[in-house]
Amino acid sequence: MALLPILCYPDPKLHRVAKPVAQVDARIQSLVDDMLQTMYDAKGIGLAATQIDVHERLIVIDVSEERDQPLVLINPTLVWTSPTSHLNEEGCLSVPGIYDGVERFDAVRITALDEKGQSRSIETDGLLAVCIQHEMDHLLGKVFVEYLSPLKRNRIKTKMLKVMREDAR
Ligand code: K1U
Ligand code: ZN
Repeated sequence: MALLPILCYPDPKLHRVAKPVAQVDARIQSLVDDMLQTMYDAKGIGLAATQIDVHERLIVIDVSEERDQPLVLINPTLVWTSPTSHLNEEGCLSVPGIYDGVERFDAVRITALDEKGQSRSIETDGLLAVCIQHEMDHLLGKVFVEYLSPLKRNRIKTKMLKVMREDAR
């Protein structure tokens, strides 16, 4: 297993649209292991392949308190959304230190393949539903700050670039 570097906003590679995984094989299973290790190490509750510069439709999530219930979603498709939505506080491992409110559906149903290539359907609400919507946005090249006002987004962009310049020194 390996820890993988996470792309930081405003890296343009975060805006690439991911392609479907063609086959759930040993390469994908090894990538899943590396992504889970990277997510747990970064203390995140989710990670999309886009964030580690792999542009394939693959997500790992664990919203459990004990951090022992990994969920692997390959080629996820949104098949239903609840009629209601509300504002949730979100963070992102690609935008460290920034938290803000994003409007998300209260519940979603998705279909996806698991790490063994088995098809599954998941209907969920709460933090898992929010996290699934956040990670599926990453696969479409969308970062949560794009839901914020242009003023907030530009401030975040400037702050991130400053931090990166300081870290590079
Ligand atoms: O995609 C990512 O960058 C992971 C991200 C997932 C996420 C967090 C919060 C709401 C939606 C999606 C994170 O794990 S950020 C760090 C974190 O653990 C966290 C932040 C806020 C609330 C709960 C957890
Ligand atoms: Zn994120």
